[in-house]
Amino acid sequence: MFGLNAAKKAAAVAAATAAAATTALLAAPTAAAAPQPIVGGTTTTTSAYPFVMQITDASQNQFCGGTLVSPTKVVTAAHCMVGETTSSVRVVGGRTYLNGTNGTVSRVSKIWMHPSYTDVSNGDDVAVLTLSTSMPYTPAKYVSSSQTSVYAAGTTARILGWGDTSENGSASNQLRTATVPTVSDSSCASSYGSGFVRSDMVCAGKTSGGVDTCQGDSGGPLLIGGVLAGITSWGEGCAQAGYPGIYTRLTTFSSLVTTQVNS
Ligand code: 4AZ
Repeated sequence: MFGLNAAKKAAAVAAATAAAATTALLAAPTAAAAPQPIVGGTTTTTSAYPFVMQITDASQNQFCGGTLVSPTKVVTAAHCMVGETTSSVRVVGGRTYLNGTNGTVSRVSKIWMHPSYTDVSNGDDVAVLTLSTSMPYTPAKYVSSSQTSVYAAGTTARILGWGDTSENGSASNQLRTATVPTVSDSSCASSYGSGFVRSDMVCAGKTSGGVDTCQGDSGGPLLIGGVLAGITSWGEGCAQAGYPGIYTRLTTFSSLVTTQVNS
């Protein structure tokens, strides 16, 4: 629909120029709200958010995010795993910078994608990776299926990732974070029409835009009250007024995720 699968591949290439992009942003702080990564966020570290994982190719070029939910299980987006195999991906923990070489790199022994996943606009955008090597980092808790009230409109949610710092921009070398309010399902349906599947998706973003996830943030966490409640999935561009970001509604998939975590 919005070319997202192509976008995640582009993110890996964009990583190479991340340092240059950071310099450019610092040089352009103006009244017109200089774009800041994620879009509209601040830098942070994997020490502050130890469960935030880079999903990379075999050369450790990041193309998506993920969330550690047990020492050997990572929740990410199904759309991040399209065309991938257990030998093509790695999970990197404890690495704040895309150009770092520190942290823990694990191979993946199993990729579980939601069996009904077809396209982000049809929902079911959830995957669970099983790691070959345990991550020595504190996992995140994730919502249970009964906790549907966490998404009440206007609730503050936190987004994290190494994705583009502006629409059609380039990736952030350093992990970024921002907060965005959840948006009501009726409002999100007004923006996205039938592309917004209420059972499977939740929207978050300011009405005026300016703060959002973007290409390369996909698969990463949406935290509510510090608990994993969503997975960065898709949206119309990045940080546009009237088009909030769309996240996988994790309560719908909690039980399926738990089955995978315990498998
Ligand atoms: C992407 O392509 C993507 N603004 C992620 C998040 C959003 C848009 C695109 C939401 O990975």
